[in-house]
Amino acid sequence: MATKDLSQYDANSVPSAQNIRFGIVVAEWNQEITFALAEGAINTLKKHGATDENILVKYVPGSFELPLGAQYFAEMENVDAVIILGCVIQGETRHFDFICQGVTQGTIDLNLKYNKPFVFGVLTTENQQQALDRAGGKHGNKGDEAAITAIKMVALKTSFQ
Ligand code: DLZ
Repeated sequence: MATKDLSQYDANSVPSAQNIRFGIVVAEWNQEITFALAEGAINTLKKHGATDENILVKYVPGSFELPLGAQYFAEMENVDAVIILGCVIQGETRHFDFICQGVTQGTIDLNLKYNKPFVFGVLTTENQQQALDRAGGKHGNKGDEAAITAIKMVALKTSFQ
C-alpha cells in the first residue's frame, strides 16, 4: 500500500480481516439473490481471517431500507465496516429508479457522515437472470467483491492512523 512503485503494487492481494468487526445488512426483497450475496460475503470475510463473532448480520424489508439499517449498525454495534446487500430488479414503473437513487445516495451519505466504509453491494438489474448471474452464477458473486472492498477500505483507513 505504501509503495510508489506501481509495478510493485498487487491489486489482487487482500489484507487480513482478523480483528475487524463487520456488519452486513441484507434486503429481504429478492431473497434468493440477496441471501446468496450474503453467503458469498460471509465466506469471503472468513476466508480472509474474520471470525464468526466479528460478523454481524441483520435484515431489512427492501433495498430502500438498507441505508437506515446500515446506520443502526454504525450507531449501535460499533462496527469497522458495513456491507450493504440488496437486489433491485427493473419493473414496469419508475419505482426501480427511485429505490436505486435512494439506496445509492443513502450509502454515499453514510460513508461521509461516519467516516467509515459502507460498501455498496446492491445489484441493479433488468431481470432476475442478470441478478442470478452475479449472485454465484457466471459473473461470480458480488457479495464476495463487496467483502473484499470492505476489508481493503478498513486497511486503507488504518494505514492513515
Ligand atoms: C417495492 C419494491 C419493489 C417494487 N421492488 C423492489 C426490488 O426490486 N428490490 C428491493 O430490494 N425492494 C423492492 N421494493 C421494496 C422497497 O425497497 C421498499 O422496501 C418499500 O418501498 C418500502 O419502503
